[in-house]
Amino acid sequence: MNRKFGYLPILFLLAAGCPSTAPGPDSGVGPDGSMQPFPDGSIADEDHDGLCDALEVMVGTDPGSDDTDGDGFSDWFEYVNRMGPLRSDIPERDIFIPMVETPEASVSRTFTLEVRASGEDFAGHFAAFDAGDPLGITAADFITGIEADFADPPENVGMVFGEMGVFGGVTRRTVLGFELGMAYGDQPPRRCIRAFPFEVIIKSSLGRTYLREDRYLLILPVGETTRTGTWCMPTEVLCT
Ligand SMILES: [Ca+2]
Ligand SMILES: [Ca+2]
Repeated sequence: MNRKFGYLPILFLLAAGCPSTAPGPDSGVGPDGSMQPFPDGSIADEDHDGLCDALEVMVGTDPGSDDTDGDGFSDWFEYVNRMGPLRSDIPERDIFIPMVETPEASVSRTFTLEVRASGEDFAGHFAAFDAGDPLGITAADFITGIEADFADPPENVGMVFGEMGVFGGVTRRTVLGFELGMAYGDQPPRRCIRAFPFEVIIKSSLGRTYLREDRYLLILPVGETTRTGTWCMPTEVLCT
């Protein structure tokens, strides 16, 4: 999975059916359709969602609403993650793992897979991706590890290295369970919603990938949901 934000292809596709509103003199759109900074050097972002007004006009979202489709996920987040900022039925909610931003908060998820093996090892890994966070924080700052949790039947596994996330010497048809752990830790609360993309990967010692699943760690302020809370601003306002 490539999490390098693919703005240009998205912009091209959406712009082909838009814009419904013609760029005006104050829209930040130049005569050739390019995005232009405003005279004072700033970029207008009326709703403070991280997408500039001009880009919102181009893609069809509402420059006056940080959540055009009203699904609880900000226009910026849905746009950069290709989740349809004009469709409230996506993203699918089961890809999110919510966690409250308190020092004692922790969550876990189990990933299971069935393998047919003849003595190889199986190991769990994760990869964290750029989340546009102003402090450079990623899911890796919250993930505490992937442990080798259970095997069924257990006698098909030669050795379990739990905290290393490895089942060693697996034979025959076996169900393996890996547990992903996350904790908020001692980071200061920001009182705004953030989502950090990452991927869980299970590979064998023969190099074959058996499982690869995308998830987002969803950090929520105390007492808030995606419906009631405000999303954090990304590193910079996106306008191209
Ligand atoms: Ca905006
Ligand atoms: Ca939305």
